[in-house]
Amino acid sequence: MQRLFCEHKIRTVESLDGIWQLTVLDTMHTTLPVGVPGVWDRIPQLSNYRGKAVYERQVSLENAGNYLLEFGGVSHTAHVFWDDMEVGSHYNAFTGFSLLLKSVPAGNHILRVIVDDSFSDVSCLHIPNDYYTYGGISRPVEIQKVGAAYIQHVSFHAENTQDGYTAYVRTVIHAIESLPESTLALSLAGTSCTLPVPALASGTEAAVDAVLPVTDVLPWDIRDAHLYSLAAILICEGQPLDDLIDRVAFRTLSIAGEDLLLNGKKIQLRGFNRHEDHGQFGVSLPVEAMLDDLQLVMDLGGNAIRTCHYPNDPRFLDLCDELGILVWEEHHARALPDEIFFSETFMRQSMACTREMIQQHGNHPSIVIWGLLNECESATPQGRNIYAKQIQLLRSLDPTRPVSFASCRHFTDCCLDLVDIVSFNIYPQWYVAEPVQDYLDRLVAWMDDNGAAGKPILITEIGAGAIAGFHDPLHHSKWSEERQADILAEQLNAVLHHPRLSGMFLWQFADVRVSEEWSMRRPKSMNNKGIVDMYRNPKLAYVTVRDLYHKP
Ligand code: ADA
Repeated sequence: MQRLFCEHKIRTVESLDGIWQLTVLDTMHTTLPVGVPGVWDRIPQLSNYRGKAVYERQVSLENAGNYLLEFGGVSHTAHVFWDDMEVGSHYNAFTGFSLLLKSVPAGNHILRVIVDDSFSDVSCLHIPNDYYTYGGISRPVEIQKVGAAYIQHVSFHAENTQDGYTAYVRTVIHAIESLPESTLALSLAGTSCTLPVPALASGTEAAVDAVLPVTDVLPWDIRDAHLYSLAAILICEGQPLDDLIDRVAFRTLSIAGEDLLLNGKKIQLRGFNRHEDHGQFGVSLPVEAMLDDLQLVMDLGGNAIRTCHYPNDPRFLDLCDELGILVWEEHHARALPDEIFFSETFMRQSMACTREMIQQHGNHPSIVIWGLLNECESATPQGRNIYAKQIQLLRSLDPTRPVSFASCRHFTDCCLDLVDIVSFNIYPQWYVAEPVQDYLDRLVAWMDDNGAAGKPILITEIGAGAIAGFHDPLHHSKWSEERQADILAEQLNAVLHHPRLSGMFLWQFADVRVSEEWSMRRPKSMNNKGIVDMYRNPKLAYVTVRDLYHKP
């Protein structure tokens, strides 16, 4: 399942998850069974393999017709072949893609996906990094039967009115074959309407807009989530032809001067940076393990997650929607070197990621901030030009959510005026030997003089490392669990009580594997700043953070 609820009652959907055959395209050409979704790095012989491999399975179709192949995510490049014909390709592990197969005969077919996780100059988002790029079909796969036309997308946002909300719904219909005039039926939280759909020529699309008054709904709030089903049905010649169901909610996120407000009330973010990584599953966590992570986050008193540094699995976002956990979702970019950041390939690939992220995740109520370009060049006029273009794109795609970026250009950033929320990653007492309070006061004063005045400020990263199991009863040694706990106590006390800050995301929730190229800078080839280890065993700092996050 791509989502945690039923997306179709009319369209038939078959999961293609399970065991596929994997042939590694190295000199050995080994063939092995492999789980989908999953990563090949789980297989002992392939735990360090970077390159290409072919995933293959048979698909048996009872009926002839048009089909959609839905991939939740392939890490990082996919070339998809249906009965030996290439039917599409996609770059970037962290967004899904859909391929249309027209007039497919019934019977047995072969689906092959060439997956490539190598680093090269055609890949600007997946590069050697302070997190690991895994290889494989890492998110679920489905085949869906569609008729002459299908509902490609439904986008939703709601505005607060005197007696409830007004919902704005746009439905995009794609005609595979020519479609006569038809009808779209929408229903949402006890309200419904029907709208005319014009006749469509084959291969064309129509967007149908609806405005629905909604009363009698409860607002979505932190740890108090109320979700509503939004169903769109395409009716042609009196018969339902296709449907798409999403799950939405009603909430207002606004900025009042230096404060962030949710449903009109001031909020403070007490969050965690969480990579999609786990000692057993790599980037491809089963939904149960995602839920386990969120149980820990809630036990810790957290109310927010930053999806550093890429769009997350929609099922994780579904869980955040259900549990009432706020999300800062970020497109895919982390601290890129200038030769990549200023390249046309990067611009094209990162903008494609932004478009896909907003189209695929824009209806999640938990997402309250869009983030981009973590720690890139935001301190020069040339860098500012890139930030300005990317921020403009984000705002044009979604004018309803605030935009921010996490900066590391302390005392030099020249882009703070471009965003709605100013955010900095800081590591006093870890990378910088200065008392946290002093560093914070200096930086906040500088921010206010350089574009942040009158806007909320967030600390998007702050933390310290500890190698799980390394103890120093005297609390002196860096990398000991004791020293990490001490540093986090100083950091959290300073940030949570700073009157100018709207909250923080601790770096980081769990230890993560790093690329081989980073291992000389990272003990155990891990980024060890987690407060739980890669298998979620708590370090000493867990208790420190839990105590401080739970205090009012
Ligand atoms: C940066 C970066 C993170 C991580 C962190 C660290 O701020 O955004 O991805 O690398 O530093 O652990 O040093």
